[in-house]
This record gives sequence, C-alpha cells and structure tokens, in this order.
Amino acid sequence: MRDVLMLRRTFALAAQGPQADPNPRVGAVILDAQAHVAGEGFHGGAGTPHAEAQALAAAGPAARGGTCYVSLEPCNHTGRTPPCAQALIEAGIVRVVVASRDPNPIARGGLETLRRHGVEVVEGLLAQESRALNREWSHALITGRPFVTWKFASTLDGRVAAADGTSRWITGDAARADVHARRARCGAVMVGTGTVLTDDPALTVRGPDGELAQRQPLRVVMGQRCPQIRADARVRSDEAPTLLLPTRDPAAALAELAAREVRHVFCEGGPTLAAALLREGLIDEVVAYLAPALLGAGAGSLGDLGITTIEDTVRLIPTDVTQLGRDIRVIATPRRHTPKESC
Ligand code: AOF
Ligand code: ZN
Repeated sequence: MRDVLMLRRTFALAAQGPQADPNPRVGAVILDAQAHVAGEGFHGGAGTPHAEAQALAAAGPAARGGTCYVSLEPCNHTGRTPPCAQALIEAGIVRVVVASRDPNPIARGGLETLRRHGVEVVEGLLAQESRALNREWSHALITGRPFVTWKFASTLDGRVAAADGTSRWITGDAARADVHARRARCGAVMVGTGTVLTDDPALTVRGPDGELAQRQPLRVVMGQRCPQIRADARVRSDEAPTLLLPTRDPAAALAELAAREVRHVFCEGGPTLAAALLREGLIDEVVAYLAPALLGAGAGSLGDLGITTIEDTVRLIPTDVTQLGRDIRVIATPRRHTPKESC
C-alpha cells in the first residue's frame, strides 16, 4: 500500500518537470531507514540532474539504509549526467521501487546493477501510469521512431485554404495559442516543401504578443523541392534550428529524426505530407482545429489516400473534444496504441 502511494507521489513530482524532448519526466522520493521522507526530486529537462540525483542530494546522509521510489528505472549509463544506479548504491540505499523499466537501450539495466549490489528491487507496480506520463517518449524508445502528431486547422467543411490560396486565419486566438503550447512540447515541427513554398511559415513557438519562447523545437522541412526554398524563407531564420530533408520517404525522414533524439514530431501539413504519413501508418494522433466557417472550395486538409470506397475509410478513435473560443478541437487516434515493450 505504501509502495503504491509513494509511486503516485513520484508521478506527481514528475509532472512538475517540463514535457519536452528528448528527456522523459521522472520523479523520485527517498525514505530514510525509519521510513520518513528524506528527499524528493524531479527531472527539470535535458542536461539537468536526474530525479534520483535530485532526491539523493535533498536527502543527504539520511539516504543510508533507506528506500528510493522512482517512476522510471534508474539509468545505468553516463550520458549528460552520471549513472543513477551507481549513485543510489554509493548513497547506501537498500531498497528501490520502480514503476516501469526504462525502454532506452542506452540507459537501461539499472535494476540489474542494483540487484547485483544486493539492493532489494521491486518493479512493475503502476507501470501503465508511469508510461502514460511519457507517452510520446515511451513510444519513441519502444518503437525506434518518433511519435507523430498531425495537426490541421480547417473550416467545418474541411478546407485549409480558399480557392485563391489564402489561408490566414481560419481559426481564432485560443486555437492558435493551443497550437503554440503543443509545438513547445515537441522535439520537431515538420512540414512538407509545398507548405513552405506557398505559406512561408515561421514554425517557431511564440507567445500571445509574438515573443519567441526560449526553447524552440527543430524545424523540419521534408520533400524533394527543398532546393527551391529561398534563403530568405522565414523557416530559415536564425530564430530556431532548421533541418531540410530532401526526401519523399516519410519513414526515412522519421528515422533521421529518431537518430537526432527527436521523440515527438508535430506535423503541420500540408495535405501531401499528411497523406504520405497516413498511408504508411505513421500518424499516431490527429489534432484537428475546426472553425465554424464554410468555404465550399479550396484545398482540403488531407491529400489522396487511394481510398475509393466507403468501406476503406480510415476510422479514428476520438479521445477529446474541446471548444476553444469559437473553434472546436478534436483529438483522435488512428488506432489503439499499445506498443510492445521489448525489455
Ligand atoms: C532523465 N531524467 O530523471 C531519469 C532519466 O541524456 P541523459 O544523461 O540525461 O540520460 C537520459 C536517459 O536517462 C533517459 O532517456 C532515460 O532513459 C534515463 N533516465 N532521464 O532525463 C531522469 N531518471
Ligand atoms: Zn539517471
């Protein structure tokens, strides 16, 4: 009972950290030998100490003979920071309770190290909840490719632009603020070359007054027309890093991003790129902003999927419907996501 309660506390701590690539959100609690809380910690973002290291620092010598609760298996590697399994052993922790194993092939193995050093290890409690804390990160590490969110904003009749090509602004301020908040949590914002050549988007994360956020995701432009993107295109500004991927193969593009530690891709169109991803089964979530407006003509949000009969419709499972100002946001998944864990 106490194990479950303490693990829930580690989840609450983890949720205080930023949700942003490439690192997971992790929380840890240390109890001293008398089972009193001696220290707590959570991970504050890439390059900062891990949750266990924070909790150990807070506990100091009180950790000796104590228990460490942590939402994710302690790491076993020297990455941006030293291995936590070793730090727990050196601090004299005698019992470690973790909610889920680490799917990261570079970092995992902490539980074996702890057991080898005589530390009692309890695992598997609340594993689903722990993975849900880092849905996209877990997906990326388990499958080897980033989690892909496809976002679009359209009129109720599914148009993303008018017949003359104009497209600003279909949705209102609240919907646009929501888009920026979602961009901010991703490792990369991706569009096709068509979108850059016709819309010249900046693809940066900005506040309500246009001010740039401190952390900017990688801007990715994919497609064979990359060489046509002008040097003064807004996506090439120095406001954020940019990667041009002159390929039409979405799986290859995602593999390239996975190699750069991108765990969550926010795909913002256009219709050709979205269709290419969907055809390959590479879209994990759809976030649609629907404005109460009608155009009747103009480009649609999604290109040809090769579907000719209603039986082949791509059916989605809706997970959330929310009104934002006058617009409606629908979140849906193409299929249920239960990637098998290999560890
Ligand atoms: C975190 N925070 O609290 C824990 C993590 O690149 P590094 O050195 O920061 O290592 C990142 C990996 O360490 C991460 O992918 C995960 O496997 C493991 N544990 N990571 O960012 C933490 N405990
Ligand atoms: Zn660690």
